Amino acid sequence: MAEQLELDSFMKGLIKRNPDELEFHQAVAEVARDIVPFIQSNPKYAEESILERLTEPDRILIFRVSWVDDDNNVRANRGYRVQFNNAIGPYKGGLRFHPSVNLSILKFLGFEQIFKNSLTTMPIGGAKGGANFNPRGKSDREIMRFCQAFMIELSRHIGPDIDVPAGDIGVGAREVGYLYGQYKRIANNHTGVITGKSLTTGGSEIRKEATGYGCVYFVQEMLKHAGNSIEGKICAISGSGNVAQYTAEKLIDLGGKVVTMSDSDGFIYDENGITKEKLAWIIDLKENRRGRIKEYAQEFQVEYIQGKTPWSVPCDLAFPSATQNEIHLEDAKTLVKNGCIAIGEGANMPSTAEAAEYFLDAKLLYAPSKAANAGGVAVSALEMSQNSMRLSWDWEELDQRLQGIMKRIHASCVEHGKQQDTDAINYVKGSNIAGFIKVADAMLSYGVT
Ligand code: NDP
Ligand code: 2IT
Repeated sequence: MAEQLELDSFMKGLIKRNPDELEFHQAVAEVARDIVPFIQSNPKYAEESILERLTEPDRILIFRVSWVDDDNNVRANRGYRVQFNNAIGPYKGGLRFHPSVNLSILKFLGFEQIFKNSLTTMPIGGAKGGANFNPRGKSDREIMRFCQAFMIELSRHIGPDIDVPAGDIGVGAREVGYLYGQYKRIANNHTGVITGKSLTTGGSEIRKEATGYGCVYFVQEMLKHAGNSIEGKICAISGSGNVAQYTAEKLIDLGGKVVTMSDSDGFIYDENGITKEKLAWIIDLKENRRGRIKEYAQEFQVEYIQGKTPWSVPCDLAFPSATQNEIHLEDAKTLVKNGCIAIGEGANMPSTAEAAEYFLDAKLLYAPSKAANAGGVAVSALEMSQNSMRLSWDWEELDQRLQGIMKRIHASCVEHGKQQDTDAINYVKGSNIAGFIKVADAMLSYGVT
């Protein structure tokens, strides 16, 4: 009989086994705080050590990526794939190319992905990968050579029923094209081994928009549940990449006023609101011209605040869509003080533990990333289905499916996130428990594996 699972000793053990992996500790602690009490009242999970097994990746692959830059220098980067858990389906999760990438960050992302993927109701396990490669300032050809070198090793470990990567920070349509082209050449087959492909190479309609749109659909559900709507709300967004762009687009469609976007250098504040035309300019700036958000301020004569994040700007709704730990406790306090009523986490774990705690205590509508940004991977799973069936659904059909999935995720969060003594829903607890049950039950059914 397993010992009674205790939060403190569980976390102490995890930290000892994974020293210095601060982001991984943070992601596990945020889940364990809800799951340990749940397990205590459902002892079948403790008896089979489900949480202990779920926090240990199935396997981690680390490999060298050698490539040649435009000046003929030989370069070496470190590539990774963390195959965390495949209890409910093939490993699934994005690839991140960013100089900050390390094992802790990819383990936190892979761990979160298990729960997120389970919430989508699609049959996909959790994984994440990437490299400490900095795409900034690299030529197209350098990006291509890096992607090809990365895929030479990764191709040994993935497959349409084994592990299906996708994009994340620094990996967008261009990189997915190069990665998939190289896979196809090595494996000599054209299967859906990576998602986020272009429409001409087997990609799905609405995958590009899915994370941003899905996040807005989720916030729309939270507001509806609380008798409110997006119409007329002032919205602050961070980031100006894929997730930020399509979060902005859907907010504008639904009558929201988007006043900020950012990149790692600073943010722009457009008091009159970013229109669809100005957003098209931003998308072209980022996707085709590879420029900086500062150029928007010059083009449209608005304020640019160097070296800061947008959280000091008064807003009703906040959509952190850049990176992890971008909202600190002081930012959370400022947002609440300025009257912010809802947070939709487009980025993964954008709030520090202290900021997340503050949002929960303040009882605002707080949508944690594993629920709020699940639309991207959900449409990735629909891309896999379409590839397997060798057919493609149209835009409207996929948008309907995405909306349905986000509504169902919201409903499961409400079901498992009810609290005593208050009507406020704890969406963090709801998403943790709802995501856990399906994976844990699958693990139980396999016996000790
Ligand atoms: P992109 O590479 O398209 O854009 C990333 C944006 O965030 C850029 O504006 C970038 O600015 C900014 N950013 C990245 N790192 C930092 C940093 N360390 N500090 C400040 N700003 C930073 O990535 P995505 O839009 O795809 O991803 C954004 C977030 O959404 C990530 O957390 C990702 O994990 C999450 N996510 C993405 C999904 C997807 O489908 N793409 C699905 C679910 C979650 P700069 O150009 O200056 O680096
Ligand atoms: O964090 C995420 O969910 C993603 N980067 C998307 C993963 C995917 O497989 O589409």
